[in-house]
Amino acid sequence: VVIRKRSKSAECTLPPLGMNAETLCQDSQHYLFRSLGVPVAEAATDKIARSVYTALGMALRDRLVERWNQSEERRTEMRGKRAFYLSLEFLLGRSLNNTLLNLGLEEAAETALASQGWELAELAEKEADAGLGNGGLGRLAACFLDSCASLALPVTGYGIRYAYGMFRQEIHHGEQVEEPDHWLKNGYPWEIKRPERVRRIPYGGHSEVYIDAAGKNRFRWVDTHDVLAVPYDIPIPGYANDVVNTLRLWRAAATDVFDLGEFNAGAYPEAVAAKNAAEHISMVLYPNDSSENGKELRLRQQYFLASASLQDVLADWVAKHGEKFSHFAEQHVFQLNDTHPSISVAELMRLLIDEHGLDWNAAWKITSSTMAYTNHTLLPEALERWPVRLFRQLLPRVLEIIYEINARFLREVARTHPGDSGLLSRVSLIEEGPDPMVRMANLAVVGSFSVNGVAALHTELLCRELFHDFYQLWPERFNNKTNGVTPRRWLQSANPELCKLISGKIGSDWQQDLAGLQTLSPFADDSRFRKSWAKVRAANKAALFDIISEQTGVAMIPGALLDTQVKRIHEYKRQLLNALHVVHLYDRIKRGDLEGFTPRNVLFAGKAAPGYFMAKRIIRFINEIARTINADPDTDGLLRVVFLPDYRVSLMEKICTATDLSEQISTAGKEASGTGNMKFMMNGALTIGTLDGANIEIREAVGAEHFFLFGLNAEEVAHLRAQYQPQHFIDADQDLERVLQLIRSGYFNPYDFGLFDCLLDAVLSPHDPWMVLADFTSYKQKQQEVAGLWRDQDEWLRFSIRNTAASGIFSSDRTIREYNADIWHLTPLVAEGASLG
Ligand code: B1N
Repeated sequence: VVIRKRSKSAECTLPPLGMNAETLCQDSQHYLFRSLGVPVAEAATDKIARSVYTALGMALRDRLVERWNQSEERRTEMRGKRAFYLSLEFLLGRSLNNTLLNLGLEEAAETALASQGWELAELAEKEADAGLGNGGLGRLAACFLDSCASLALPVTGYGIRYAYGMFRQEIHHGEQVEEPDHWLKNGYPWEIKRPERVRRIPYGGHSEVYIDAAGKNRFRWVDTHDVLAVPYDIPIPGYANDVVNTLRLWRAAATDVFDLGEFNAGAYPEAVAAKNAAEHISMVLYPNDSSENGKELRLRQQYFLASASLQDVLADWVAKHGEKFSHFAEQHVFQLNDTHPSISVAELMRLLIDEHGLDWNAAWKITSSTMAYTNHTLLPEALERWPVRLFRQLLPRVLEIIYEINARFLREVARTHPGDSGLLSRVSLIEEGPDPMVRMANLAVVGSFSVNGVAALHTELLCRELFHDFYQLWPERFNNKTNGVTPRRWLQSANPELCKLISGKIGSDWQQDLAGLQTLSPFADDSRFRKSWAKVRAANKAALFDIISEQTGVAMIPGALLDTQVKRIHEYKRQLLNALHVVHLYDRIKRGDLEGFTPRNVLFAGKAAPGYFMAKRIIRFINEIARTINADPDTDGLLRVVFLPDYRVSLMEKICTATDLSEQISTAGKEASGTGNMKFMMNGALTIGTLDGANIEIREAVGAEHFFLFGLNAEEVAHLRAQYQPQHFIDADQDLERVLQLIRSGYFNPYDFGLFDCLLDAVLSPHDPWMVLADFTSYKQKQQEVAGLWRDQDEWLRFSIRNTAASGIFSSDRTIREYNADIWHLTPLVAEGASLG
């Protein structure tokens, strides 16, 4: 019996939405009064400001949806290849200003709001940051989405819709306190739920063999406890091109079977309560940056993302092509953001073989020609390994497939490298031992056609060290993609006044291709231009100082150098080196050594992983030295130190436009790339830094004379390690000795003796992996040079302008063009700089 569906009219007779102040005003009022139910009598009171923001967001979303559907139609028509960016983190921050900028509606929104008595800047502050990431890796994913849409590339992001993002940081008595970040509590106008695209994710149970209808031996995964994955789509608009891409975030939900089938009728309330277990999967982002904690829930999250996303892509394919996969590989590429989603390699094999009936070789051909892996760190503590026993219990069928991938791979290596058992055990996907482990990085490398690092030095070290064996096996797989940041958020939206100034001099072509900033360089010698440059930066600084004073009560020194280190707190990033230098400056003040002393504001911000004791003690140390120094009248007008709580995307948007000196002082060889360094440079900060990560490329771009380089390079660090004697460096520098003595004396912790001994012991140890004291003297001297240049404001401003002018290559548009040219090979929906509309 053929059941005929009732045919429905697919005609949309709605008129296109107006893109002007008037219609924006009408629509946002519609949402404010009709959808959100705000009483007209309350419309002008401050307490509904958040609703006004939400209503404007809803009106803008309508305009995005229109373009979104057109973009999707266009992508379908073109039948081209698509890329999928798989990431456990997307650190989007706020969306309002970014949407307005990319849609060209900034002025319209300002006018629309003004007519209702509101200011855009004030409302924008009502939006909670979408903090679904830890730091650089998550923010990079967000910058990449912006660039992909702006370059009209068909790229979809897949991630998890955590109910709680990165924790909110409060400082109580100098210590970090973590508060849950319930970012969705006031609603989120930028997403659309797609319940019709729900997927089912299996866990537990066991794997069994059966004979299919054709008499073939097949595997199936049975007795599973399934969880539903419900997608929420966030539109990602391109800049001035009418393209809208998708970020699809999965939320976990219970299946009724999971919750009710297992309990007898008498335990109904308990069964309903058990729904929680399923929903826990997308409850919270793990707040560890660059370290792994090995929790079962984290592995559940990783599999949840991988399986839901791959099922989603395969379902679309089958809907269009049926169960024929011969052209699947040429139409798809999956970019794995670190090893976190690398279980996708095994999951795609499982889906193709078990669910779609492919044989092993066909499935492997598809998998290994569609997966591409980006590595983001060399730190051993960040390399993911999962206990085999956990895998067996949670994902038995996936483990079987990993074993099979490994067996075939090792057989091949043994054939080409006979007798090299050392090699076999190093490259194996399984680390043998009393508690065998699955090595996720090895799975990612073996299963991918491309492996990239995120800065030139980092990629070089990957090939030479971490992945040396694999590099020998498959040198053609390895490539570098130096990170970048989106100039829409980090320059145009964050620093509109500077942009006006730039465009006034060189026109606005740079907004389409940031390399065009280069033509700004000659204006470094134009004294009137320098004056305007200084004025914009001074206004940004004053605005930031207001925020600092409001949040912390500390009055920064107006007009003095702003020296900033903001990033996750980690020993390798060496906030402690910076803090030791601050103590040295204070010591100079106290002993009256003020010749050549240049007034300075030192700003710190950043979160510590909740379980990272040393990082938390570093925060306490910074807060205690800040308290002591700021309270000492001898420092007035000379030195201010502040730790600004709750560092996040929306704070960086203000900090990066106001900073004079960007601190990028990690131990050489440890910071894979860094991206904060690029945001600062773009906005005209000068960098003090080591030869690490992308600092090296920043220095090349702006010229060595415009970069404050100090410290050991990666090779020297490696060489010194065997014979490192911190005492040698103390003996050679009396300033350093005094600093350490002052801290040891308890000067900064009079009520809590010995509080900072663990920090001193760490830097005094010959085993200090970060070699803080080895670089102190050279850092101190370079800081003197910084101070000298600051006293020559004309010259400083020249350097500042040249930094911005040279920052074009750190646009994530450049990075994404490289991903596309070397890895993805996608055809843009529209020509660059053109629009779809
Ligand atoms: O990725 C950034 C780089 O610019 C930074 O140098 C790098 O430190 C950062 C485990 C990480 N590497 N690894 C992580 C994050 C979360 C997690 O659970 C590791 N983050 C980086 C972008 O390439």
